[in-house]
Amino acid sequence: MIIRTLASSYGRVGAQGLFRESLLALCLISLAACGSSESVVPAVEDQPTMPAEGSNVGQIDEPTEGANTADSIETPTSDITTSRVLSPLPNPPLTAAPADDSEPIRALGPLSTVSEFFLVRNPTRILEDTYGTLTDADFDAGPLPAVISTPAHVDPTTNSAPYFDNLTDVEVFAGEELHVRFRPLDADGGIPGLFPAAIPAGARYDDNFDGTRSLIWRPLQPHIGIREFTITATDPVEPFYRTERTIRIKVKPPADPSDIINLPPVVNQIREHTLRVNDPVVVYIKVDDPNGTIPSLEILNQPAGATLVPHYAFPRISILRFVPRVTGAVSLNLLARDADDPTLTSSRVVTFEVLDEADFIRPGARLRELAAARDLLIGYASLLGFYERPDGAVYADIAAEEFNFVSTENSLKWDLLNPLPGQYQWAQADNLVQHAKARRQAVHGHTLIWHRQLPGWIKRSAFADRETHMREFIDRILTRYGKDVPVWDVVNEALEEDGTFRHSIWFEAMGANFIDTAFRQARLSAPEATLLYNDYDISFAGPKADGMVALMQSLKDAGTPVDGVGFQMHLDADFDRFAEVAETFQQVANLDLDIYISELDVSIRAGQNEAQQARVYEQVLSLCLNQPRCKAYQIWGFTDMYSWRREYNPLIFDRRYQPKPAYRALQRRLAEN
Ligand code: 9MR
Repeated sequence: MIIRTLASSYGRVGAQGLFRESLLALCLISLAACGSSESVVPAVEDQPTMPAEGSNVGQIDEPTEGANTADSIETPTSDITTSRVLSPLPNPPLTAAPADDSEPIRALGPLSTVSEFFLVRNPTRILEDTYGTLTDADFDAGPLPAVISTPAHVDPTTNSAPYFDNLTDVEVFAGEELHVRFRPLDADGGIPGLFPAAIPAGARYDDNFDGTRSLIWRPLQPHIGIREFTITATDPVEPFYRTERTIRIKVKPPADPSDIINLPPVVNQIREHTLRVNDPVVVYIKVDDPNGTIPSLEILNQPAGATLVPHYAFPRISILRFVPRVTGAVSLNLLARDADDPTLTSSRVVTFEVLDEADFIRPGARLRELAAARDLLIGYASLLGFYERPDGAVYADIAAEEFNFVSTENSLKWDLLNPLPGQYQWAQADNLVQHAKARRQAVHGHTLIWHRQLPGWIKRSAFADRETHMREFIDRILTRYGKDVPVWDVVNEALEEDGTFRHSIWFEAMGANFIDTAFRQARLSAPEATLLYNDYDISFAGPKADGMVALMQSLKDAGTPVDGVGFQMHLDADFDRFAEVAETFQQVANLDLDIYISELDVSIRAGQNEAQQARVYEQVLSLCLNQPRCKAYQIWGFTDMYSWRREYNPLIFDRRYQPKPAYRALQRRLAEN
C-alpha cells in the first residue's frame, strides 16, 4: 500500500503481482507447541564496554547465506489462528507511556558534523538498571547450589555428575590479587572439562596442567561490590552432562586506599579516517583509568581554530571539532594525565587522511537517479550517530547523493530506544529521520520485534505480560514515527535455519501467534505503512526458504496484514545460487507479497576478489529488476569503513569512500534496459 505514496516522491510503482492460488503446502502446525544503564551510544571508538560499530564484538556472526545446503525439512510447528481481532491496549498501560522527560532537546555547541537540520540529543538523566545488583545479604546467605544438566540419554544412577572440590564464595580487598583454584572431580573417575561463563576484564584464567584451573584477578576501586563468577564442569564421558557452579566474589575497600596500586590512564583507540577538506570534523575522545578516576585530556597539537568541549553526559569524553583547510595527513597527539598522580600519563597518536573535494567525485550518474527512473528504491543502512564521527560530513553527503532509501540499522532497536520501562531515548532515531527528510530519502524502519538487542527488563518479563509489552512497544514507536517512516520490518528472524520457529522470548510466551499479533498491532498503529517480515538465509532453496514461504502462506490465510518479505542477503563473493533466488522471489510474489532486498552485502573471503563481489551485486540487482514485485534494493551500509563485516570489505565503497567495481557494476546495470 505504501508504494503508491512512495512512488510519487521516491520510487517504484508496483506492477500488480501475478497472484495465483498458492499451490504450496500450508504449514501444518499444532497449537500445543505454541506455546545497561547508559545506553546512549556516543560515537567513541573501541570502548571496551560497547561493541564498536561494524565489529562483530558481542554478536553472533550469522551463517553466511548460501552456505547451508542441508536438506532436512521441517516446517513451522505452531499454528497461526485465523481472523483474530486484537483487544484494546490496557488503560492504564502496563508500562508508562513515553513522557516529556524522555523528549530530546536541542543539541547546542560544536558537537557534530550536521548542518542541514537541528540536531537533538537525549536529555541528561541517569538510567540505572538495578536488577541483579547483589547485596551483603545475598553474600551472607551462602553459596548458590550447583545446577546439573542431565541429557535424556544419561542415567545419573550409573554415571554420576561432575562436581567441584571445595568451592566457596570469596572476599578480597580492592588492590589485592585474588587466586581461586577450580578443581572438578568425578566419582566415576576421569578428569572433567571446565569452562567459565565470563572472565572479569583484566583477569587471567590459567590452566594449571593438573586438571585444575585458576582465576587470578586484581580487582581495583571500580570493582568494589559483589559479583558472580560462573564455571561449568563437563563429564569426562558425556560432554553435555554438566555441573554449573556460581561463586560470589566480594571486593571490599581496603582500610588504607593508598595501598591500591595506581595504574596509568589510557586514551581509547581511534581508527584512521579519511576526511574531505573543508568539512567539519568531530572527534569524540574517551579517556579512562583502571582505578576509576577521571583522567584529564591534553591535545598537544590542537589544530588551528579547533574547539574542545566536554561531552554533556559522559565525563570521560571530550569532543574536538575542527575544519581541515589543506589536504594531506593530520596527526593528533593525545595525552591522558592521571587524576591522582599528574606524572602518570599515557599518549596516543591519531591519524587522519584529508583528501581534496575532487577526490570524492564519481563519474557517471548517481545510483538514486538511475533507480528513480526505474521506480526502484535503492537504499543503505545508516550508521548509528554518523554525525558524531570524524568523517560524518562526507558520509552523509555520499549517502544522500547515492540513495533514496535508508534503513535505520541500529537506531530503532529496542535496547537503545527503551532501555527501562517508561524510559525512552529518541534522539538518534529523531536525527536520522530529520536527516532523511532533509535529503529526500524514504526511511525503512528496522526492526520492531526481534529476539536480539532487547533490554534486560523485557527478557526478564513474565510470559503473561509479553504480548502487552510487545503491542505497547509497537504502538509507541509507530505513533511517533509511523507518518515519517513508510516501511517497517515488523518481525525479524522468527525462523531457524531448518525452517522451524525460533524459540525466542516471543515464541516461548505466545507461540507462533506473536507474528500475527505484531502485524495486526502495526497495522492498527500505522495504517498506511508497508509491513514486512524480514529474515536471512531465505532467498535460496532449502528448509528455511520453505519455512518462510509456508509461514507467509499461513499469515495470508489468517488474514494477517503482511505486505511483503525483506530478504537480508548477507552473501559471499562466490555466491551463485541466483536461479534459486529468482524462484523464491516468484513464490513470494505469487502470494501477492512485495519483495524488499533489505540488508545486502557481499563479503570477500579468502581467495575471493572485488570482481566476483561486483558480479554478485549486479546479479542480485538483475533479479530485482526482473521481478515486478521487487520494490527495493538495499545495501547493509555503503562504505567498508562501517560494516558489521568490516574485515571482509563487503560494501560498494572502500574505506576511503572510493567507489569499488561493485559500484560501477550497479551504475551500469541500472542504466541498461
Ligand atoms: O549491523 C548491525 C550491527 O551493527 C549490530 O551490532 C548487530 C547487532 O545484533 O546488528 C546488525 O544488524 C543485523 C540486523 O539488525 C538484523 N539482520 C542481521 C544484521 C547483521 O547482524
